Amino acid sequence: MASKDALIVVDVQNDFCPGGALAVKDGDQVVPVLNGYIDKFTKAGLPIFATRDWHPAKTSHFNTSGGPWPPHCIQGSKGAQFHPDLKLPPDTVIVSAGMGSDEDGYSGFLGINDSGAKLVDLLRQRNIERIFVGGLATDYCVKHTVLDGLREKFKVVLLTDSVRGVNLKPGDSERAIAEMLHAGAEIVTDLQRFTE
Ligand code: VGL
Ligand code: ZN
Repeated sequence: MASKDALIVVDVQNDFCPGGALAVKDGDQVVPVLNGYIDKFTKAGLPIFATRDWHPAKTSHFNTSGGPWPPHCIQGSKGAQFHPDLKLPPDTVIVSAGMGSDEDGYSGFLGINDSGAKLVDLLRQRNIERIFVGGLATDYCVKHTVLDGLREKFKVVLLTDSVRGVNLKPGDSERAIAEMLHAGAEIVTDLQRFTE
């Protein structure tokens, strides 16, 4: 890890964890792993971004309005809160996505902060060139965030020990990882080789 590196924690929210409205199997298991990475980035003085799925109560993203998903991560709800054990530092840059009434908002790059600034601009302002990505879910928001990061010309490292997938179809997560690799992401099992 070096200056120009940032960590992006994708959608580690209650609704994607066991007991939540759109629970990802073992979703909460990413929390201690990500806490370790958060600690490393914090100690190295590198910025941390956290995206959150942040939907209105009525949206075409939900099966109550013809969409694919049960209602989840509704703005301001308990389910939309970050997992209580996720140790985000106070200066974490929080970016919200999926706020429109007719969008899925799967990519963190579709997200904005409280002032309306887009993730790509927040990264560029800080001269970030490489992003390390982990979180939920491998086959949706993690995948789209990684692919958009590559499209925006960032180097992207996927932290496979800190992601879990929805797997609507068996193998979706593996296919998502293959797609990210093919698009140019570096796939690593842990951060060790970047911190040696
Ligand atoms: C997500 C499904 C629906 C995600 C968000 O964060 O990966 N997946 N909304
Ligand atoms: Zn969603």
